[in-house]
Amino acid sequence: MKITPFSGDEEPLLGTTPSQPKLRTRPRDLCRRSLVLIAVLMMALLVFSLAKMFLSEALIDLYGSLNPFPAPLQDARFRFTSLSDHDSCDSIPKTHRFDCFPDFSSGITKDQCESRNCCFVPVPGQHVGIGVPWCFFPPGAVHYEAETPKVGPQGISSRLAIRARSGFPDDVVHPLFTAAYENDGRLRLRINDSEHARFEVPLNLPPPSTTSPRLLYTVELSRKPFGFVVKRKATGTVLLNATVAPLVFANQLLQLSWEMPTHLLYGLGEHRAPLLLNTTWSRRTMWAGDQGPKENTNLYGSQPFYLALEDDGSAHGVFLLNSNAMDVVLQPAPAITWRPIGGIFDFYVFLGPRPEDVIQQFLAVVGMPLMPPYWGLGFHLCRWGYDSSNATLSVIQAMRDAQMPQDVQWNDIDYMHNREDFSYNKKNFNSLPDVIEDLHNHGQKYIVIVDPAISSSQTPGSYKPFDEGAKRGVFIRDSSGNKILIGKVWPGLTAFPDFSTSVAQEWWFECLRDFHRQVAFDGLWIDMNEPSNFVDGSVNGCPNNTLENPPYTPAIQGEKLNYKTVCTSARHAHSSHYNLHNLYGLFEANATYRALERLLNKRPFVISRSTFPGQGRYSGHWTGDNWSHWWDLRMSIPAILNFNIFGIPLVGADICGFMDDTTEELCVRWMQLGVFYPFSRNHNDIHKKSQEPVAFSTFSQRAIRMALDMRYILLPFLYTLFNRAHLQGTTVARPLFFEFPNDKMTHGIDQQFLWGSSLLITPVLEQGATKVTGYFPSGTWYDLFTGFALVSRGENVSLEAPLDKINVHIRANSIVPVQGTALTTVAGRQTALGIRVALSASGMASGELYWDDGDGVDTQEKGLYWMFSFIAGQNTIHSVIEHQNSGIQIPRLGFAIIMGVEARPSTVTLNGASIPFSYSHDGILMLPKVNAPMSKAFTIAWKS
Ligand code: MIG
Repeated sequence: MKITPFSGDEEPLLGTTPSQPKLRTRPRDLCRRSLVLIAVLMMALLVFSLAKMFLSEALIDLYGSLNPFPAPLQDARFRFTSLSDHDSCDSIPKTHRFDCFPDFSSGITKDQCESRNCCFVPVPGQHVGIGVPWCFFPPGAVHYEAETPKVGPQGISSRLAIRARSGFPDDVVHPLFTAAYENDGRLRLRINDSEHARFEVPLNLPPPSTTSPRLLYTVELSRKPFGFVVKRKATGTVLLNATVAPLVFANQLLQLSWEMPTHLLYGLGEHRAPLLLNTTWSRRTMWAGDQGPKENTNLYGSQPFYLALEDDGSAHGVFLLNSNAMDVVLQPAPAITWRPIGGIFDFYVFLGPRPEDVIQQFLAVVGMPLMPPYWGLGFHLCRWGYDSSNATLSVIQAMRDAQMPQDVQWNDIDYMHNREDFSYNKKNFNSLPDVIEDLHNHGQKYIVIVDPAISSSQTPGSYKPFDEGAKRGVFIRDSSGNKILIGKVWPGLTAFPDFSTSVAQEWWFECLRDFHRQVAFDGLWIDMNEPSNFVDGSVNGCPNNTLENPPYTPAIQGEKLNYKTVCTSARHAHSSHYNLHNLYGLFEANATYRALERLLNKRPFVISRSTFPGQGRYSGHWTGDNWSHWWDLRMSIPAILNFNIFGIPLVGADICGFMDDTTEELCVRWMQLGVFYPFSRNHNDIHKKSQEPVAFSTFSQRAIRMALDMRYILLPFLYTLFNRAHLQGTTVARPLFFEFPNDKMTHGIDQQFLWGSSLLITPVLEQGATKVTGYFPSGTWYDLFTGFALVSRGENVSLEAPLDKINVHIRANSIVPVQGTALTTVAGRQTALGIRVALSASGMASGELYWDDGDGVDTQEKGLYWMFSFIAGQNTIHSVIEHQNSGIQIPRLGFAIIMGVEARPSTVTLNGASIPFSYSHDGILMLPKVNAPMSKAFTIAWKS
């Protein structure tokens, strides 16, 4: 079996070829260092011999920190014991048993287990597959030994030599381990093959910056057995103890386990689960699949990244840069096992220490999220089953008539002619161009769905996308490389573009350009890009080879890699589908984003179903085919928070649910939550009951309109949060523990969430409820509707939540920029700006506003924007113009609402001149007539 490495000869896929960490040590340095090293080592040796009197024969050499007492040595579990010593097998606590026979789903025998020199201890009643393994590594098992460690200021490297076979075919004989100190907060740990090229993820990665002496971490190497330990320097906390089980590095099975300092783990997607992961034997399988969100299975995307919260509230993160199928197992040690079936181990460790720092460090590697166009933050309406352009128009019209805010109308595959991409049905959708023109005349936008699979069975000469694609060789080929692989999707027989080449990207651009001449879409919805296939593999099945049937198949839906997708031995330009499958959505999003930017010369808006780290640069994501059920409403929150953790903040679930009929109450509650999804779209399955805002009673419509108004009022704030995300890689929708890592109560909260650091959303998630209990971290929180202050000492609070109310609170100390209500963002952007100021107990607050033309390309990068800070303190609020561009129009400041003002002022002034105000004894100061140009710094002051 050969895994073709990415050659790097083609046009860079997502930038340039992967950077390899180079560990350069200047010779002089080396000389001096080795002297010091020898001295220290001799001392260490002395201490070691002493230590050996107490400990058994573990032999762990230390490099990097040269700490003679690494954690592993102090722990009796790591004593070397011989295999025949069964007590030693029994002595390993169940929590610390690491699976030596993952390739056996059932019926493992003692003989089989011992053929791998592993401990066989059955656990009766134990569910097979996930749980305490029956066959696990004995203490001190040696698979690899670090042969030739080299230590330098930029890291550690060592060739490893195999000492025992893993039991899997084709063990790598001489792996190469490197720990590269890329910068203070970023460590890269790689285990590659030193002798043969292996597949590596073709992502454009940043080079290491020059190392500084302020590294937040230390790395220690254990030579025999090979392993390593990463610690946080400031606290000594062991973040990764990878000496707990031997490395397995066979061609199609890599396994590495490490112990972690905490059960507080987040991330590892795409999965449906509570935000806080379960470390009591749970498994996360990563393999992009067309699978609506449900528990305990792989879903549409692959996100091998976790964030962990340590005891003292510090956070760190780990990203495994590997696109192969994998299982990730969590067990109560707590420990993690990574088990990809190809590629290499290429881990990035991010040291935080704040949760937000971890995300920023992660996104500095994989890429910062895109800046969405302003209209993309408006409300989107969609369904499968608008079966004509007239039906589409009538819902747009009904929304307008009902004064319901809506920025974007979508069409699903209904609009296509025979479900073929780049075509539209000239019968039912004959008036589509007019409908789009009408939308544009109303300041609204239009988005269509495009599937990757291209109809391959049209009469030659009659369907250009396929003819041209075939001519230019853009389609995935079968394993022989001779024929285009044919599968079946909506239009019937289809070919699948390989979006990774520049030729295919150009072809995709031309298809979209030609189509845009007929259907003037403003953004694109890329569905089915796992890629999904209605037949397994291809219409001709798949060959029987090790890429289709590897020695170990992760626990994927359908139990085989080619289930509902293309054959894994099919060929892309750069490698096999086996290696590239999980990148399909990323490549398509990249091609689509670039095509849109070229075509429209505007900021692209793309929403993708399949994702991989780095996707945030090119697209947002929706969470796929959920159900119109209360459970799905609830579980949408951890999903949205997870994608913010993964660097794809532009994310939403189908509001009111996709499958099944919604109910009026559920849909009202879902709209109330959904207006706080960063990407807010109501979408419905074909043949299901209508669920547009206008489909319900007057009462419900009023409640929905109030929710939508709230979103539109808050858009300047949301836009500013996206700007921060784009610049620095911060989250938009944010878990509470990100802001309050030391408040244990927040660690598991996923029924509430924040926008940035300032807005707390507490939705109703239960049928029939008219109250909702939310947790309020210590401090003051102001009701966004009433301005009333809620002072919490860190407690659960029961809030009134009648059907027409969603509870949203502004955190004291923040200033939130807002605008007026409007039916579209085009209209909304013309209304006066306002600020909502939430004073702290000491009368302070701050906030910011980012403003540009709303859809220009790279406005931030080109300086075509305004940036303001707002600062409140000592009865004044003033603006600071951080960046200006007088070419960019910006509305005036029209009003301010200040909460937490202790006494009625006698006068309020704007830049020294009195202005009207009203004050209520709840501490709310309203300034309805401010009228100040934003282009001049302003000061608002009040005197009692
Ligand atoms: O096989 O285009 O997740 O949102 O409505 C189903 C029809 C294909 C799946 C998407 C869903 C969309 C549907 N699509």
